[in-house]
Amino acid sequence: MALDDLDRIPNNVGLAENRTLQRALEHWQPRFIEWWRTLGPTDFLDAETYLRTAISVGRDGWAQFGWVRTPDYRWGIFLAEAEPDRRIGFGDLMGAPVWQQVPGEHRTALRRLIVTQGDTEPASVEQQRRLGHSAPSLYDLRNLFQVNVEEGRHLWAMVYLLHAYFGRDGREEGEAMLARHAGDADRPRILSTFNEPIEDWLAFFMFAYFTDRDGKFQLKSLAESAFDPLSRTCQFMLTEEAHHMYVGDSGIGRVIRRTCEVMRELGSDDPGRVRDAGAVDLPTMQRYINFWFASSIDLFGAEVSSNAASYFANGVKGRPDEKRYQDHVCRDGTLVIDTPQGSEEVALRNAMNEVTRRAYVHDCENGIRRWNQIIAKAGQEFTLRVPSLRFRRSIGAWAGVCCDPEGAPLTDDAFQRRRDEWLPSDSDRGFIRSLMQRVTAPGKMAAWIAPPERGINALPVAYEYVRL
Ligand code: BYC
Repeated sequence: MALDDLDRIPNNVGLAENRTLQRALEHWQPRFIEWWRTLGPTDFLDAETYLRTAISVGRDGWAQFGWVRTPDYRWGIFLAEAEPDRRIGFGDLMGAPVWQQVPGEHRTALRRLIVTQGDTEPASVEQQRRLGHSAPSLYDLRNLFQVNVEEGRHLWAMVYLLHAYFGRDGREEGEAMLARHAGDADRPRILSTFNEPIEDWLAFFMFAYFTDRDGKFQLKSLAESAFDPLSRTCQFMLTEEAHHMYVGDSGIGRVIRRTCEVMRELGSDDPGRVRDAGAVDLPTMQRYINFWFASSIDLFGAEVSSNAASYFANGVKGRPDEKRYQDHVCRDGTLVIDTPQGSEEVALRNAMNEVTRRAYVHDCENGIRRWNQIIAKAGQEFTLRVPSLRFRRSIGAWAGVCCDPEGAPLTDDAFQRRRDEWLPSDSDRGFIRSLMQRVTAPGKMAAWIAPPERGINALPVAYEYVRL
């Protein structure tokens, strides 16, 4: 498909031939830029950054790298190539042709999913908007801005779908995306995690590892959708999402590597001494993992969900990597779920959120394994782990039930007494913030984090990735 790269809005959706849609998006564009200038990385709008910009959807060369001030980034609309004769891959309509328009009976469900997905994207930019002031290196600062502009593009992707397929309602939803704000008491973002503050880089790396990974699984589920424009949009978003998770995974790995070096130099794993030496002690890492993992698993919704069942039955939202399953209809299957009242066997379609959550947890554990290898190789004895799915839940069967990280229920009082062993305390966060001093010399790293193994796009780590 031709790329209209000379348009004001780069796209492969034939915007030039659809004047109404083009006008609607050109009307929304200045509002988006205004939002970026007000609630994006506002203190760095003049910094020139070495950024990747999506320019096509081919396997090779889908992006180009160059120097950009973030407000001038070219946010485009790209859908993965259409699959000829694509058929619905699951649910009651399995085998029927996919939809190029929104069927009236699924309009509300599709709009709700697209709005929920879209809402997370600007939310994350808002959450991260002050981190530039404490970046541990120019390399990391560049990665932060890369993630930010791509989340902005993902918002564009969802707003395109709303404008192109949902008429006036869709345009109103597009405006509302810029009116809700992360952490705003009156108009918060839709999903819980996207209202949590991200005030330090350890939280940013955790978010990029655990929360962006929810993005991966939700996008994979939406990529299965019978609504083909949504499917193709999400497929392309996944290409960019991979880098965001890499930022989280490698970021946490580098913090751990530095901590292990400091412990070796000290000949001690005493958390107080590690902190005095300017590194992040491993028990604090574990508390951050507990917090961000628990918050992110809430994003999959309740274990038993009639919404999820009807999305699946109707072909609106599938399971991640649907092809890997044998039974795509799931009319008879069941899943045993864990509840405070004991194990419960529920109809598989009603348990689709749990199916996706379990696939996600499995994926999260790969990173934990890699980080534990860094610790073991350094000769240290400490094992990071993800907490039980019962720990600190706000959504689903375990919402509001106090449990320790192993999943043992306890009273509210007992939980409060031990809370600071399991979750970052004010004093942990204060300590982490005290480490967050900005480093701006090319190639130099803050003392709490090891350098990355390689730079961006085959450039050296010491490259000046951001001209401040
Ligand atoms: N916080 O039947 P239930 C990403 C609501 S991340 C607050 O269990 P359902 C990214 C739910 O909305 C991926 N509310 O839920 C990452 C519903 O509300 P209403 C984002 C929650 O519908 C990093 C009610 O509880 N994409 O891309 O089966 C950076 C009953 O829910 C929460 C998506 O989420 C929560 N944690 O499934 C940037 C995909 N959980 O309508 C970007 C689209 C549930 O009754 N969303 N609720 O008032 C969905 O597929 C579904 O809406 C959910 C929930 C998976 C979120």
